[in-house]
Amino acid sequence: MSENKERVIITQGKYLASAVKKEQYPEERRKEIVFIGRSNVGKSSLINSLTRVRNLARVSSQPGKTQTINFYDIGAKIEGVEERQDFYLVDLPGYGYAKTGAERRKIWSKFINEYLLNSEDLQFVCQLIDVRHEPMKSDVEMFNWLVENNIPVLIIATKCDKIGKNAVNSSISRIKKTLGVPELDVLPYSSLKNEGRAELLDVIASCLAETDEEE
Ligand SMILES: Nc1nc2c(ncn2[C@@H]2O[C@H](COP(=O)(O)OP(=O)(O)OP(=O)(O)O)[C@@H](O)[C@H]2O)c(=O)[nH]1
Ligand SMILES: [Mg+2]
Repeated sequence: MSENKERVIITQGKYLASAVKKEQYPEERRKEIVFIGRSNVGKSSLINSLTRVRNLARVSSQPGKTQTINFYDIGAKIEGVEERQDFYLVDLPGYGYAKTGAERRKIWSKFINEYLLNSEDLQFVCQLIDVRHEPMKSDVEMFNWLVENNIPVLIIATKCDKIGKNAVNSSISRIKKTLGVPELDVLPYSSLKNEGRAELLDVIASCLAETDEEE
């Protein structure tokens, strides 16, 4: 697509830390952009596609691959901005994976909730939904939870290379309807083809360019 029109160049992408509690979060504070979604929806693949660093985040065809909060240290050069912008991409374990077991799921949701509710540097959450499936109960619950807690959320429809353009469009309408927000922006993405990459980088660039008004 419009690869050469990208306003953002990722200059660095490296794994920084894994955490299951506060003490393990990175010390240095930076803006954070978080990826959340059901197991196997393509969170880790999207991080690799976005940064163009192969195998930065571990991908697996088996659901339940990512089991900790993983912080990736990202540097970006934004068109028209002198200084390099440093920020974190944050990969979360997937929700809604039955085989994980109720006990483990409880522990996960506890440390994920703790992170999401207390991170002062969190900019927005990308919630990923597989374009081929109607949002499931756990997707709707997660979306509502984020909204109720005033966490900005961008819905991304993943694996768009797996179905045709028309099917993608009707699926996106269905996602909006099921989530109950007709005017919602849903970004179609394919990590395989890097489609949606330029658009997501633009959203990230705008958010990095914003100065911290409260400070
Ligand atoms: N065709 C296609 N396959 C994809 C895409 N994104 C991810 N996949 C595949 O989907 C599977 C799961 O991808 P992951 O990125 O590991 O998913 P995840 O959401 O991180 O999964 P957990 O860590 O288990 O929560 C892998 O087999 C990927 O190759 C995509 O855009 N297109
Ligand atoms: Mg993963």
